[in-house]
Amino acid sequence: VRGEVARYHEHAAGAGQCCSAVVQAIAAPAEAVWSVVRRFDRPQAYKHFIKSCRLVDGDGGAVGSVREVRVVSGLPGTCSRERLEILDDERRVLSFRIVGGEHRLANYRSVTTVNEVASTVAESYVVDVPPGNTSEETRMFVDTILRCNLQSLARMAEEVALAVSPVS
Ligand code: A8S
Repeated sequence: VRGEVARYHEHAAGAGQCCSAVVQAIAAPAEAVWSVVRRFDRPQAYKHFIKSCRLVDGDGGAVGSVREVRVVSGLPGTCSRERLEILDDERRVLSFRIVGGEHRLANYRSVTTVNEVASTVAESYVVDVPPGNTSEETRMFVDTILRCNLQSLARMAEEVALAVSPVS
């Protein structure tokens, strides 16, 4: 992740906030990966903690769209309202912000970039450290969720790429 793309992953963490990033290698073309990532209305396609998603504002294709996701049980949250902040098909950048819901991640904002050159997807975020937690605990919690999501994204995109590759 370099140059122009790297700037998307620079987060200003204020007092009481923490930030981090996760990078995942994917053996599939960037377009295949991006076609999954860009669907703001269908995060459950690769985020397995998400049980359901519905749009509560916009069509999911424009900045300002808001989705409400429900997550599987056993997590410290039940649902989240998320606003689309960036959807750039040319640079393959998606960003969303958490604007509500029932969970402990206040002021969460993440940026995901699909990188053609290095065949990677990178996701970074900034979030408030919840009361009673340390920033290490918070980073470990969120990094784990993102790692699961990006690994499942990689598996999905790699299967798609295999299915469409020409047979000799
Ligand atoms: C994402 C990233 C995150 C989602 C978190 C960090 C969440 O959906 C889950 C558990 C929680 O406790 C918080 O890209 C919240 O989805 C899986 C409900 C927000």
